Amino acid sequence: MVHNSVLQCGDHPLDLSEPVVMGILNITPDSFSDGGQFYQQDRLVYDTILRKAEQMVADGASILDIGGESTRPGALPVSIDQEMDRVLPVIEKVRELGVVISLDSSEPKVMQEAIELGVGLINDVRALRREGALEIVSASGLPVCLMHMQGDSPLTMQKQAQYHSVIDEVADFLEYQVERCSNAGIKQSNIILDPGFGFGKTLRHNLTLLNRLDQLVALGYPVLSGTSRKSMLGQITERGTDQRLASSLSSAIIAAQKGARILRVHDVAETVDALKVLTATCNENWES
Ligand code: YH5
Repeated sequence: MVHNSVLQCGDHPLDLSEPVVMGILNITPDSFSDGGQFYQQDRLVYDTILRKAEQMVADGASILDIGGESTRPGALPVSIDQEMDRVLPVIEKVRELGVVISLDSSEPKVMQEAIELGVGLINDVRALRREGALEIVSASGLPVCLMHMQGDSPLTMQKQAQYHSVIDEVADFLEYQVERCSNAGIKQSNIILDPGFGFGKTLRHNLTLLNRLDQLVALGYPVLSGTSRKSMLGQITERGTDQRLASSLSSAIIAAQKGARILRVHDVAETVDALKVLTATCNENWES
């Protein structure tokens, strides 16, 4: 079963015949990547966010991933109202930019509101395991990204990073979640899979998943890979989060070479350029 290369994300078709870039738009005060620059005196600075979103689109992002829950290891949960206050106004504004808007959330109420505002994709690090999420996504007809996380909370996931075979367990988990989705009426052509780099995994687990990503690709669904600036890269290079561009690009290209079709990244322009080199190389037989 090979996936169709075009996903219909609400109003927007998303062509996955070549790898595309998903830009990360974090709307959390502790957002590691921006040092909290989106916040000033506890108040969201929407202009800054909107400018960042516009820049990502200009730099070639096909998708913007908007999230208001911090899912860093050990992060504390946010309330539903807080999450809504963070993401909904941003979704309303960036909708006009003409790219696919992805909602990074596990919360059914947030999903429902975001769907009404016109998001094109649901990205759930908990793979629709929260009560009601499956039904809402099914009714929306939108594509969904199912991610693997051991356990169900960033607060506890690193405490139980144990696997017999990490690749087999991740694949089994994702296939089980696909089955749940199918039973709830979600079309298989609307499913994206993600091994969940850094979510309840040691460095060795993450590297095995990256090295064997083709095994997940072989399941027949588009694969999303998110390694950008993650601590696995810091562990390899011994560099802090603001010094992980080169390692982030390397890991994105490795993932794309193994068949990942969506690269979730902070550094859009650089990743788009790196992918251009890969796709130009792979297309040598198509045209001169
Ligand atoms: C993902 O992999 N990740 S949020 C810690 C970091 C850097 C980045 C300290 N949402 C994923 O990006 N959704 C997140 O360094 C995601 N796949 C999908 N589908 C965590 C994150 C990060 C955490």
